[in-house]
Amino acid sequence: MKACFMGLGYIGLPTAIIAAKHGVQITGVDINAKVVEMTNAGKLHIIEPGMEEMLREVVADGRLHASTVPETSDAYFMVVPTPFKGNHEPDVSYVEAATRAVLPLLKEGDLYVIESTSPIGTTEAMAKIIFAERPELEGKIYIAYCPERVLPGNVIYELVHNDRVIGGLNPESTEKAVEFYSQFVQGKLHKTNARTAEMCKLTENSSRDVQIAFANELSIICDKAGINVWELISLANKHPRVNILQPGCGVGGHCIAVDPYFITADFPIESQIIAKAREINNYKAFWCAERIQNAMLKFELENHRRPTVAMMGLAFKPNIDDLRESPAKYITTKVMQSGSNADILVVEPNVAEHNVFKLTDYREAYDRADIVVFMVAHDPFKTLPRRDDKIILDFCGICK
Ligand code: SAJ
Repeated sequence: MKACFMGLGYIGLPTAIIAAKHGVQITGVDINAKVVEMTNAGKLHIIEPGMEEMLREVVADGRLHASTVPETSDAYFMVVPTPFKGNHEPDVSYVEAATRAVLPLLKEGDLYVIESTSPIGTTEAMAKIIFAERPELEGKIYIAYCPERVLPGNVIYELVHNDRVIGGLNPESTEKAVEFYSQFVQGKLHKTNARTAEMCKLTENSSRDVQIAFANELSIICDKAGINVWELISLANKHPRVNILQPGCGVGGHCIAVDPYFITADFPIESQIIAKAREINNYKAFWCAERIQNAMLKFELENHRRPTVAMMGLAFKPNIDDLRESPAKYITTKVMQSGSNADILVVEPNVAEHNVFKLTDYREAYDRADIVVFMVAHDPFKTLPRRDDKIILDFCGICK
């Protein structure tokens, strides 16, 4: 069977590769010509362990080729970004553009699936667009929603082994989508309707955001109460039915920090906890920046010289090189802009260089700094020796 993947990003490309490996003839479509060129050359434009040799294999076998335009297929997958606009309104314009691009190619019996994280009702809205242009297809094609839940860095394993939720606009569409995914998914395929599947994805990530907000609120309370929050959470989690997550310097990435707005935008009255959790997690980054600025001022008053400060970690979570929507990046920028006349050493061991920040090796920064700020719990930081002659601000539990 032939499948057309619209969007060759962190999810679209790995999914297309895995499907190709399992015998599906794939056309991978991206508006970025460079991505198309690299993909056809067997070069991965994203970082994902073990994925590049799989890409080379399916390109060499002719089972996957990339293009900037869609080609006639039997199944079409929308795996494009769904960011939010300035006022936290979801932006489904990429999904709509991808849908309009494949619309002329759709024929009776085809399958159309949205994988992109989307506000409730998006699948129905895209169906309306399809049938407005192609009324003869009404009731003749299969339309479903199937979100992904893979963890970047572990995509190959999770794409095959995670359970998936598949929601069709009608039962036969659900069945048709289940038939496609069962070619390469070993996890269970759970059937539902499109709106429930759309909300399931938003629920998964919003629940995590709320859990993290609870941990971050605890960390702010404990700081004032003179309690070690890492010890507190570890003790509370000894309870057989308590599982409190870890405080951080805020919540980053373009999933957990974004998806809850897809609910609050549509249900602003009803989604109280979800909205407040977003506020708390955003506030945590601001709170961290304030603590750093206070420590710098205190140092200068006590030592009559400006401090050297090591900002340890820029990525949005431990042991990755992804800086998108990173609270650590926000905090570093805020501290640098605070007009402080301190020496700020910026550290990110997973990135060789950065177009804005001059990066310093983490060992050198640790040695030179008067104030060391741990923002992201990268493994290399755990090897640094304890130094009681330094002021340590630990926002990610490295020193717990
Ligand atoms: N974080 C904390 N404390 C924690 C856990 C995470 O502060 O205890 C922070 C991280 O530092 C990071 C942010 O939250 O800044 C998000 O981290 P994450 O571990 O949730 O990772 P993501 O965003 O890469 O992946 C999430 C996953 N969703 C869930 O765990 C419910 C993943 O399964 C999804 O596929 C992904 O979002 C997505 O693409 O939606």
